[in-house]
Amino acid sequence: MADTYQTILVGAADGVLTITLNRPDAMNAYSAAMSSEVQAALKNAARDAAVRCVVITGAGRAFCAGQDLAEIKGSYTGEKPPLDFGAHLRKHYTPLVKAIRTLEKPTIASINGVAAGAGASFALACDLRIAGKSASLMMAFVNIGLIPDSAATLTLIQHAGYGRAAELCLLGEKLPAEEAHRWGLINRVVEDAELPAATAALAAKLAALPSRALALTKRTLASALRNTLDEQLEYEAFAQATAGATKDHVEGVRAFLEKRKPTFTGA
Ligand code: T3D
Repeated sequence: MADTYQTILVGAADGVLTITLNRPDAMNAYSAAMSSEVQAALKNAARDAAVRCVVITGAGRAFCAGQDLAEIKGSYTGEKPPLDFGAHLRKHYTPLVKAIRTLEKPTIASINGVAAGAGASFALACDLRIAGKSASLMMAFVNIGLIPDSAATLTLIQHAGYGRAAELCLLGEKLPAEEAHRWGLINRVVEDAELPAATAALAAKLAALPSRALALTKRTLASALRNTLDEQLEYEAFAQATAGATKDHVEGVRAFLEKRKPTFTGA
């Protein structure tokens, strides 16, 4: 599959898989083909033990401009029936967001430019966001009479709180990266020219950490969103028992006691 992608570039090195949305002339707008290809790339990443961190970024000056509006033009000119939005979301968007959120490996959105509509939602679904100074987030949905989707109504509130989520979603204005950082929506902002290197350093760090502990941490953070205190304490006890039984845990403690750097293998 890796050789047959038309809308994305996929590269892997040193445990880091990078998916580059690659339709720069259309601001990497999200087409049906891109949806299938990103889903396939994430499925491969999930299966491949050599992949320990996934980066999603965009080619050119945008991260992703959301739904490719040109692709669905026919539904607005009368050439095609009106779009079945529910079915369209369930087929092309929901699986992608679920794949990002449930991937048992850390995901980084490296936001190289504007992330609009579902493009912003995808970035918000990743575990971490690093952005160039000129990047921005834009809940563009309202500008075309739609509601925010691809879980942005949830992730925005989780990352920034209701008031800020409402401001972004109701006004549909661009939020510059540095402001988004202050709001808690972006973890790190760097100079544009430094974004590739800063992303690579962050991804390399994650790829070198104990991957089972990272996977269990993701699951445990996710469970906290739905659990009561008692349930979450119990979940943590269960997850810690699993982490504590890994070779990487033993290596981490031994390395500490022996005053050396640990070498984690994912076992
Ligand atoms: O079931 C469903 O489908 C519902 C799901 C919805 C999910 C969504 O994502 S809805 C939201 C869709 N996205 C938008 O509404 C954003 C539309 N784009 C913009 O607002 C602006 O283009 C940007 C803020 C992203 C960037 O502005 P700017 O001034 O930097 O660039 P530009 O000149 O507007 O765009 C550059 C090119 O990209 C241009 O093409 P051209 O004229 O050079 O040939 C423009 O048409 C194209 N482009 C930008 N966004 C899209 C797009 N082409 C197709 N679809 C786009 N979303």
